[in-house]
Amino acid sequence: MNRVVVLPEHGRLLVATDLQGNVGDFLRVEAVFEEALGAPGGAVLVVTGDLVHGPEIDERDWPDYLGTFYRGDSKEVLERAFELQQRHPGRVHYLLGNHEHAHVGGPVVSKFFPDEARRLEDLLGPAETSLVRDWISSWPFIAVAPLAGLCMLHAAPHARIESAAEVERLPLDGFFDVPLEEMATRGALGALLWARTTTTERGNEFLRALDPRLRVAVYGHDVVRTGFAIDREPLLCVSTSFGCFDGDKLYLSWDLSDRAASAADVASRGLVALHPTAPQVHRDPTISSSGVR
Ligand SMILES: [Mn+2]
Repeated sequence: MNRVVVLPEHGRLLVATDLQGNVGDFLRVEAVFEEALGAPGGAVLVVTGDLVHGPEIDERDWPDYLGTFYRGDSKEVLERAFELQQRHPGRVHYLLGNHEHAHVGGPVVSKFFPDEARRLEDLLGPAETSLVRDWISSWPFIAVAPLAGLCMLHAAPHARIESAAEVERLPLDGFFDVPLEEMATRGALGALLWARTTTTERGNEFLRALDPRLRVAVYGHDVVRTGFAIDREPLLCVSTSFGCFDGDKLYLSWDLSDRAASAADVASRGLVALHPTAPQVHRDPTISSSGVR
């Protein structure tokens, strides 16, 4: 088992967050990644979890807070994600999110259905469910690029850990009856998958425990309608898809040999619009002209 993936020191790093069953946005991430593979040094893709569990709501009932309309199809996203990883061995990393965890030992999540994992497993059927559970069980929790100073994970870096070796030993199960509001404070895995923010001190302690060269934590889990948020250093929360309007969706594109100075540095030089021609609704236009390409 490899719960902490160490990324290469050259090439292009692409990071996308919470897709939540959005096939169109997954295809866009896939296209960006496959184009970047042709660049010198190639490319690696990190998706920081929550690929699955999206809304299945009619367009006429679609609420504004969910951003641009889409029909959640987690089965198709999972199948395409699996195929993409098969096509590019060692270059595509899906990190565990709290929504994937619900299939392999995590607490029940109920965003659009009372039991999201059961809904998806009903659609998958027993044979594919078994394959999907085995696959998801092997997903890493964290990806690090020590030379670049970047650490990717699903949620804010709030977990108290001593080392990467400790992360390797964290069990997936034992959470079934834990109330969701307690997950972020119930041990390291709960924090890794559920924390919405943390302090500068605790974030830096987390990064240092993994590798003293790490400077910035890149994660999703929360919806940021403007595409990204820096609560404080070293935290960079990015929204690539879920809950956003198309023109506000962002992903990270970073040269793995380029050392990041801070979360603000990564935001200003590394964030890219997922749909460059779509109109911005919430994103600050002053940021788009200076930083976001
Ligand atoms: Mn999440």
